[in-house]
Parts: sequence; C-alpha cells; structure tokens
Amino acid sequence: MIDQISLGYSKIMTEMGIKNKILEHDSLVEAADVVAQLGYTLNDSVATLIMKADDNFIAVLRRDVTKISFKKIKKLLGVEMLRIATPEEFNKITELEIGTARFYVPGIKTYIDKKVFGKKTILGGTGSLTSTFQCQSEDLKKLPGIQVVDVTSEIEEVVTNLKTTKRVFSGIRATGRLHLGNYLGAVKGFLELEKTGKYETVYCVVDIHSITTPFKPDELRANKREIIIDYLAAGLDPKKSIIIYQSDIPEHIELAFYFSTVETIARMMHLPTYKEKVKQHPQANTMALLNYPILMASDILIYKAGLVPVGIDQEPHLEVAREIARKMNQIYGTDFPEPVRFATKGEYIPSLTGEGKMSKSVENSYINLTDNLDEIKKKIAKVPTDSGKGIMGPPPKGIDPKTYEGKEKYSELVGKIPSGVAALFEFVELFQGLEKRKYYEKIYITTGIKYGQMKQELSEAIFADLKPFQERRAKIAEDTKYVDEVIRDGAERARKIARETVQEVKEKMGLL
Ligand code: AQP
Repeated sequence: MIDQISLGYSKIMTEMGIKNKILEHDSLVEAADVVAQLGYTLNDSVATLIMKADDNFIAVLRRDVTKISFKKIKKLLGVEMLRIATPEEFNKITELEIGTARFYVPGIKTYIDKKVFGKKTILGGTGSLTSTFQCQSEDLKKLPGIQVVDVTSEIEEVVTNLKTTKRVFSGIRATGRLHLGNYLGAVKGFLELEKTGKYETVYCVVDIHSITTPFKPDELRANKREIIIDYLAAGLDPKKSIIIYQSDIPEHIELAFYFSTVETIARMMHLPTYKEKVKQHPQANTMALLNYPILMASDILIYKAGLVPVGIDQEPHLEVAREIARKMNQIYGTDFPEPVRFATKGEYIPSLTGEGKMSKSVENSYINLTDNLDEIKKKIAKVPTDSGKGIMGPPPKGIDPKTYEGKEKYSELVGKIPSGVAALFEFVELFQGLEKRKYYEKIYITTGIKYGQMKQELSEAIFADLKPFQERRAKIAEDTKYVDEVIRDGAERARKIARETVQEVKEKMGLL
C-alpha cells in the first residue's frame, strides 16, 4: 500500500498541475536498484541534489546518468564555495531520509539541468523508500521559481567507459531471423564500434541463451548459422572482430556458475524481462530462464568488456552485470569493469502492431532483414492506423501550425498520436529522415494524411536500405568454407581470453 508521505506529496504536485503516478517497490535506497525493480533504467531517473553554495542551500535536479559540473554551477551563481550538503544538512532542509529527495523542495531555489527534459517521462523521489514518483519532465516547469540551467557534462557512464574500456561484447539469440529491431538496436552499434578501431570487438550468436525459452533443435541449428551470415552481410569484418557461437566457448557457462554465487534468486525473479518471458511461456519457467541474466553477465565479463551495444530492452540485464562485477571485485578482488550500454539511434524499434517492441517471437511485429519489397509492403500495410482525417484542421493562412492553438495545443496533440501511426512515424524518421517525419506529423494534425501513399514510400525506403545487405548476404551464404573458417577462427581467439579470465576467477575464489 502506498504510504501517506508519498500520497501527500503526490497531492501537492497534482495541485500544482503536475500529473503524476506513484510506483511502489521494495524498500530501496540506491536509484539503480529502484529503476531495475520497476523495469526502468538510470536513464529515466532524476536525482535531486541538495547543495551548499556559499551561505545558501540550493536544489539541483539532474538526470542520474549525467555528471554535475561544479565549475558551471559556481559560474552561474557567482559563488566561491560549492559542495554537496552533509546528511545532517540534507535532513534539515528536506525533512526526508537520504535517498528519497523530491523534485519539489520548498524554501530553497531549485535549478533544473536541461538534460532532464531529454526524457519525456521521468522518475524521482517521493520522500519514501518504498515508492517512486513519475511525471512528465515538461511539467516540472510548473514548480515555483525554478530555473532551467545547463550544469551537467556528457552522459557520465558512457564517457568514462569509452576512455578506459578495451573490449566490446554483444550477442543475439538464435531464435529466428534478424529483424529491423535487432539490426538498428544492436548490429548498427556493433559496426560503429568495430569501425572506430579502438576496441577489440567480440560479437556472439548466443545460442545457449536460445535454449532458455522453448526451441526446436533443427531450427536452432539452422538459425545460429544464419545469424553469423547476417553479421557478415551487415558488414562485420572477421579480421577486426571476433565472431563466435557462445556454445563454442564453454567457459561462459563455467563463469556463470561462479557468478551465480553472488546473486540472489529474489533479485532474478524481480527482473521485468524474466516476468515477461514467464508470461509468454508459462509452461517453461525454468532454472535456465532464471539464470539468463547471470549467463549474460558472464558473456560480457569473461572478455572484461566495458561497452555493450544492445537495445534499451537489455538495460535491466546490464544492471545485473554491473552488480555482479562490483560484487566479484569487492569480495574476491577481481578487476571486472562495470559494463555500460552503447546506444544507437534505433535503441527501441516499435512493433508493427503498435504495441510494445519489435520482437522475433511476436507474430506480425517485425520486418526481417531478408524480406523483399512485396513482403515489406504487406507488413507495413497491416500497421493499424485511424481515419487520418486531421484533428484541428488547417491553421489560418500565414500561421505556423506549431504555434497555432485550436482546441488543443499542437505539441499536446503530437503526444496523442495513436501507437500504430506513431510507429509508422518512427520508421519514417529512421528511413526517410526527421524532416519527413515532422511533415507527416504536421499534416496528420492539421489537414489530414493519406496513409496509402505514405506506406508505399516508406516500404520502398526500407527496402532500399536492406537491398545491399541482401545482395551481400546471398554471396556470403554460398561460401560455406569462408563462414566455417570465421566461426573456427573466432572460437580459437575467444577461448584464449575466456580461459584466462576463468583461471583468474578460480584462483581468486580459492578453487585453485
Ligand atoms: N525492438 C527492438 N528495438 C531495438 N533493439 C532491439 N533488440 C531486440 N529487439 C529490439 C536488440 O537486439 C539484440 C538481440 O536481441 P536478442 O535476440 O538477444 O533477443 P531479444 O531482445 O529477445 O530479441 P527479440 O527479437 O525480442 O527475440 P525474442 O522474441 O526471441 O525474445 C539485443 O541487443 C536487443 O536489445
């Protein structure tokens, strides 16, 4: 049950015009634990820092993934001294426990870093350890006397990791053919990082992960090879990247078992990804499925990889990998990095059904990389839309629709576009550019939109992007010797690294 502290705060914020939701969870202090349990990431949460600037206290709201710049705040306020408030000072100012600071701190001036508005929906403290506040970031501008400022540097985690990390790891399950979500959310990141030439990149077909949900052996055997061919056709260079099957390096499973000694069953059971898969396959709630995130941590950490190009859906698993790295380092003195996600522009590709993400195992949700123009057209044609009649009619002549207010504001109407249409607009942005998306949004809201023409053009744009991939793929698939050699060579190179890590862990854990 939501406690009175959170309810009271929610009421005050509602009265200020800030619509909100209170999300319940276990009693937790660390933001990382809260977001993981709620199925979000640190990218979604905003911290309120209470700081002392010369003689005054101030509140600074910043995204949890950004780093505060003391220099910028000092310059902005024209102060000499700036520091984080002590726990006693924090309690006195907020009358709250550490770890529960709210967005609204009466009595002191509040500065909101502009990156807070980079996320539409954000999470923050409620004053209670058992609940979290959720609202639209734009609404925070309604807080009394706030000032929007630019006081943080780049996204902290990625920047520090990019500087220190030497290796990159990622993998894809062999549960079907690759789709646009896998390509834009993951493979594009593989390529980007390979191209930098700065890292040793290890890209895997995680075939053991494929047996954590129901599977057919013959299909798995065929699918895993197809994904290696997809990797090569997408442009991965086996001279630069190590390309492997997970099951060729059994050390992944060995290390996962050692890692399982530092994670609890309760933690694994709370993961949103686990709950989703159990819902999808209630008959297959297996130990293997529960262990999925531990094996994923092992896949990454066995190569001591600090950067992981994956879609945003994998963030809760990365949180587990970071946790395991921290615990192993603390308990056994290992030196695992805390891996972070390398995000691409297509970190979340919506399903063609308009509900949730594009997914191999969700019928009618995906476009495969191998689909021809006809197949793409048929799939895009099925994306659910509405009448497209236009909501507020054209603005009076000479008036920009963005500043024109009919019954409702233009900006608010953009947020209300139905999910199928919004998914189409997302694809338009990715394959035809942002300007085209803005144009479609504008006519959708004003004069009305003709979906037939739009879907035709979009299908052609998607196919134009996939065609060179498909041509390369056909050639590579014929060259069985080459594909076999890539897999053999990858396994040899990967095992050398994996054996070293397992040896080190065994020694540190007292097994050797
Ligand atoms: N819709 C998506 N948008 C962006 N990235 C996505 N990824 C998957 N779907 C999207 C990313 O693709 C990589 C490989 O995913 P996976 O094969 O490990 O498993 P998955 O995430 O479970 O992919 P599917 O298609 O949803 O498979 P099934 O249906 O078998 O579960 C990951 O980096 C993932 O983020």
